[in-house]
Amino acid sequence: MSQARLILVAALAAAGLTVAAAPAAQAAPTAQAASTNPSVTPRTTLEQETTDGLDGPHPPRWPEYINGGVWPTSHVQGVVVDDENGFVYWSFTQMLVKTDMEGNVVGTVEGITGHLGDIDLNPRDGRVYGSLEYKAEEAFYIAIVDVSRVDRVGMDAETDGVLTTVHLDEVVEDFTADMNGDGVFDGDTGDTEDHRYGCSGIDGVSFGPSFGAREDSRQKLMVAYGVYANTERADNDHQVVLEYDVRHWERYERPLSEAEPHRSGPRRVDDKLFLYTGNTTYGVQNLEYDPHTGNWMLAVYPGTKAEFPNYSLFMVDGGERPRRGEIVGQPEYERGRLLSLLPQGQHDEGSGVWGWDFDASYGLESLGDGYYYGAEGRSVPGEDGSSQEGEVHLYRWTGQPPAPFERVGEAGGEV
Ligand SMILES: [Ca+2]
Ligand SMILES: [Ca+2]
Ligand SMILES: [Ca+2]
Repeated sequence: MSQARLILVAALAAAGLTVAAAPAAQAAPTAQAASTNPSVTPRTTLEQETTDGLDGPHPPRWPEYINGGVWPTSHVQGVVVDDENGFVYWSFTQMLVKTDMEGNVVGTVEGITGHLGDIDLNPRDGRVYGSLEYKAEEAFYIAIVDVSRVDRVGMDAETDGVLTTVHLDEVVEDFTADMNGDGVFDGDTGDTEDHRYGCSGIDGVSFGPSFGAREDSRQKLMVAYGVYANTERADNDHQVVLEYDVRHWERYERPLSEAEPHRSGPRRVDDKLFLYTGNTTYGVQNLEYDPHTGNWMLAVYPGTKAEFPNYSLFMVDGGERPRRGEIVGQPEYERGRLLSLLPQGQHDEGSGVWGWDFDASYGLESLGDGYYYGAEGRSVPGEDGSSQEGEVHLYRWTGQPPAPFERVGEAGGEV
């Protein structure tokens, strides 16, 4: 029996119907008849039959593939789905793109000369929050886009009033740290001892509960550092995550001005967390809280140090409290709030690091019910130079190493 038919039979059984061992082709009209029969509780979607979201496969209610278009930008950096309103938001480094669930373009916010990275939707205010870097200006922001007002192609990030920014001092402190004490900050290069923890800026962002807090507790904004690849130093083997409560950020929000970067933002972080993974290439590209498993997922470009396994995906158990301990490898003994890797997937004895092989560096979105979008992108040649195409494919949680997801649909060859 096919998996699709198994699910259908299970759903019908839960609705009080029985199905004979008939071919799947005959079962579909039965399901249709059930929804119009007044004696049967109407069911709009099959996944409502199971409430805990964990036992058994649910048929997906998301498209198996969405194309985010081809844009004259750098590659796709992050994707978030507004399930309630049926929109997808795509970060294309210099542009935010809004499409519907079929990939039809609704609008764009353009003209960003910095680096717009990973994005997420704040469930509390319905706006999209993304990391935005101006390394030469030593300015690091969370860009906040009032996406409900993005309704046409070509809106301007500075002048159309849909994008505000909040500056993160903490990132500047670590990015600009003159670690070798020679009085010179070496700037945007990984080939240096400067930058505390190897900080190259910020990229991965996600809303979710504080680490160790209940899943239904207040949603915080987690912001992950970029970390330069450098095999010559030992103080860059952690991922760094900043935690912010954004409930009162209105007071800090300012329009984006690239000519005169503002510094309006919280002076302190609510928490700062360290995760020992080994050095990676530009740190956490995509950070995602996954309510289905309760895990935090950190997608990276793999590291280059031979003493580490250099996995592409790491997970943290969201239910586990951070503990205070040494942030190993620092030039001077330092303690901090440490996260630990979920002990699942693959394990490297030498370094003690756990992780997975799954490339979600361009985008990873947890949809719920154990379904995910993984983003891909590619260069597309054109008359005015190359552009970048972005797309997402639907995946299902398996939890089986080496990759925890399997692709849904014909492209994945399994339905
Ligand atoms: Ca220096
Ligand atoms: Ca994210
Ligand atoms: Ca990125």
